[in-house]
Amino acid sequence: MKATAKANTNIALIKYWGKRDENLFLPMNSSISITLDKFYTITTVEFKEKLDSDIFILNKNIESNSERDKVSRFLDRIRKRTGTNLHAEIISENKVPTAAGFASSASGFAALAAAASKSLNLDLDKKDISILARQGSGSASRSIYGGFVEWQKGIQKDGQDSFAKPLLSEKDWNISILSVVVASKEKNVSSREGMKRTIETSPFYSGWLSTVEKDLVMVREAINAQDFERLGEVVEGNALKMHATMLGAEPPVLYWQSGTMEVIHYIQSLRLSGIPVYLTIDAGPNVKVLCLPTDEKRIYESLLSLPSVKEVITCHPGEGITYL
Ligand code: 2P0
Repeated sequence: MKATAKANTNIALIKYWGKRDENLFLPMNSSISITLDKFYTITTVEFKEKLDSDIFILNKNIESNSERDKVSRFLDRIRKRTGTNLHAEIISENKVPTAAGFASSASGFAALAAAASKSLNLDLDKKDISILARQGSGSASRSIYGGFVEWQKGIQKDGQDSFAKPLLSEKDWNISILSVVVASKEKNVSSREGMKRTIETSPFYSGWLSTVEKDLVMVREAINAQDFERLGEVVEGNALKMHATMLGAEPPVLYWQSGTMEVIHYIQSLRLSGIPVYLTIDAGPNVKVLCLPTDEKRIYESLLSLPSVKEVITCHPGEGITYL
């Protein structure tokens, strides 16, 4: 009745932005990501006879708020499936610096899905764990596998064909992902709220959907060919297009700060000088820079010299879920 799992976070290359079913976390489009090597969640789940409710301990703090409720709602799905009414103690260690703009929900729900299902001896394969993790947070479906991963949107209503698949192992292609933390003060709109508002109100959302299939094809081909420049061009364009789509929402969803713009212009100028370097941005002000490992050190140092850059964290492709 007890199991421990570790999952790394991931960064999307082709973004997931919008659900067709909010209850089952079914996305409007497929997405592609890289699982990273540095930021992870380790979670132990133990179902116990004597508990009246779930207990969620995150980084040694007992959570009694909405975080605990999210975890409980997720475990309810497993309880329903297995017919158990036992509650669980969930102990999580989160090594995802949320200040660096990485969502901890991806590694968090991937580790929780793996640990909870194992603790109840569900004996799920990775596809089924991906389907389960997806129902905690969409991006968690991708963290089940290492390296380059695609979450296929599926077409069924029940979500049984909406899960992640590995495209290329972390051992097969090493690229560098630099997370650039910029100064920021404003509180942001959550991804969940931002994507909902975008679908409901942005006139550009149909443009996003009509081009994302083409982006997916190009990124799959670039990963398959390990063609970094082709990858980077599509990835950067896809991220900027996602943000343009959000800007059309009412009220607009704007995650960028002035430092975001500084880094965007800087990366574009480096590229004009002949260095293959590209960027992507998630639902926040920080920028993730993609480059080749041979250029990693000089780009890292030059980014740190920009006035609005507070921190740069270097990552590489990492592994999928593991059991401890
Ligand atoms: C992604 N993001 O593909 C996109 C790009 C942020 C920008 O997935 O509502 O935390 O829990 O399914 O997975 C962040 O959204 O949202 C996200 P829910 P999630 O990585």
